[in-house]
Amino acid sequence: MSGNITFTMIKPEAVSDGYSGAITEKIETAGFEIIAMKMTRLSNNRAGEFYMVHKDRPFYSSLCDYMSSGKIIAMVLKKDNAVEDYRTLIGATDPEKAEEGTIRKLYAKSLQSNAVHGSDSDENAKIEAGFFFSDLELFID
Ligand code: IDP
Ligand code: MG
Repeated sequence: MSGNITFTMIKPEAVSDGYSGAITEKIETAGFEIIAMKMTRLSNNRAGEFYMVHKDRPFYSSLCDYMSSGKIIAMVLKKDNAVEDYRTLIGATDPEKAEEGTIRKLYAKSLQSNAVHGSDSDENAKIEAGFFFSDLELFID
């Protein structure tokens, strides 16, 4: 059975461009409950830890620089079928390939600066949420 939790980050350029409110509204309108939320900034090392799965990819170092370049907003979201439904809401990794109306189509600047992160599995959603929120057991069933 699929889980009801996913994790998202609003990435630096979407925050600095002032899209946090519009993105958050889109998330809530789509039926996700925000059960944890934090504005913070990642160091280059913390960004590297978060994206460790991509450490051998050519874009890794640039991605870590980008993700530590400014404030981000981390959120834990709750909804039935959360991981899959949120990936549908945000659209393809490359905004040029994202469907009309998706968050990345609306607010991304480039493949790297693609507005938001979304977990790719129930297991990673819990790991990623735990990366930012130490009190997870209080609000995840
Ligand atoms: P996802 O965010 O849609 O799950 P991943 O493949 O997990 O996509 O990649 C993580 C992040 O790395 C992407 O959201 C994007 O910011 C960046 N990224 C992925 N592929 C490339 C690339 O080919 N060039 C530059 N950045 C990339
Ligand atoms: Mg991913």
